Amino acid sequence: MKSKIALITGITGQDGAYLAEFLLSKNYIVHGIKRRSSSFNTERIDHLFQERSEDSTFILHYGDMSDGMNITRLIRDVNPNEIYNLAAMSHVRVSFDTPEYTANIDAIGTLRILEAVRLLGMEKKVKVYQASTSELFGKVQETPQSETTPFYPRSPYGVAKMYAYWITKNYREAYGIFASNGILFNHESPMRGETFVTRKITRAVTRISVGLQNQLLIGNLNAKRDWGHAKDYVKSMWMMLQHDKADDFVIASGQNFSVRDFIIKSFKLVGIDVDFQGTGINETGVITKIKNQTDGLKVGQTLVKIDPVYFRPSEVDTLLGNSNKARTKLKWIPEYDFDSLIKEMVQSDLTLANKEKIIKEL
Ligand code: NAP
Ligand code: F7E
Repeated sequence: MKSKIALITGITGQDGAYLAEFLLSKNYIVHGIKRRSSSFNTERIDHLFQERSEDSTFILHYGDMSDGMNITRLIRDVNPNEIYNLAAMSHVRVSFDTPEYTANIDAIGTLRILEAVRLLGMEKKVKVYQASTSELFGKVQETPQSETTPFYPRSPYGVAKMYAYWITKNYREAYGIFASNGILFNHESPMRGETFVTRKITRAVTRISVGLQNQLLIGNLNAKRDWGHAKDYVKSMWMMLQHDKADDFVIASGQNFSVRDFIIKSFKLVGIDVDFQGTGINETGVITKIKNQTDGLKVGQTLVKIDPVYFRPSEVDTLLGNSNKARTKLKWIPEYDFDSLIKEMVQSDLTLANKEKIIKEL
């Protein structure tokens, strides 16, 4: 059987890497768009490139979501069956610093893809997945959030993604393009970017446990998120494009936890019990018990402090998803839960921390 061809924007990101691996395992020919960078930005996919470059099933192209001609030419040349639009300025806090850029890439970038499909006359040939987000729900209007919950974005990122969501739906209705929105709640992994809160925590906790770092400086401890594993979530993207009709689906674990919970659980996994004391910006995380005595750590020591620099001008306080539609119609079932997600992230970062320590001591 002839292999299907997929084109992934954002191939160098967390989801791009997991999705590429998943589609290659399904015998797709995978083309990815990466942007030029002054240093290497392909760390997450280098292993795929090494394994697959000889049989030409994994091919990378230079491109940028701000460049409509480049996007149009690539879609024409690659002639994909499926496009996964994962490229984005994806950091909510940073979107307050770069709102215009965020709108250009996350909102208009999505339009560039859909317009290219239309202008090339590929409306009936190609299916499009749009990486929509639980950030659309922002200041939540009901709990849990489902496909019918009204949107109330709280950041330039959320607002840009709201345009992308609607333009995807509009091109579906206006031109009959098979274009689906995956409204994905937070999903993490050992490949998560290091400035997102989960990875920031697992890196800090593991580095503290081996004596490479003294403290974790953190923002809003009360924020609650519905966290899942990226590996489970990229599978749902593919399932959406195999469904009999284009539609919008919420993907979530159905459980939420606070940033504080995430920190306590992560420290526990390296044998350190941490308790939170005080309130507001004076709240601190203090050691109450240590399983295996680690160099330099002692009961009563402060390991976590608040730094208001990480607060956002407007915050999304709590998110909790209802993914019943995807579970029923797509038969999507996640394999990871909150505990197994954190365990995998902590184990992976502990390995990295130990390597870092050995190099430092050489
Ligand atoms: P990520 O790790 O930040 O990856 C983003 C990708 O977009 C990277 O490959 C990045 O390239 C690329 N990119 C950024 N600006 C670009 C531009 N101007 N032109 C071309 N490529 C550009 O994000 P992720 O966590 O994998 O998320 C994937 C998508 O899902 C994003 O659209 C995100 O907004 C959305 N989403 C994520 C979550 C989540 O919890 N992870 C939840 C819902 C939705 P570089 O590697 O060069 O930076
Ligand atoms: O923050 C709080 C922060 O940056 C989560 C993106 O993938 O998921 C992600 O967006 C929460 C927020 O993710 C720190 O204020 C506290 O309430 O890990 P995050 P996010 O903003 O939820 C959605 C679904 C996306 O679509 C996005 O692309 O944690 N928080 N202290 C902190 N956050 C960060 N980053 N750093 C802190 O020190």
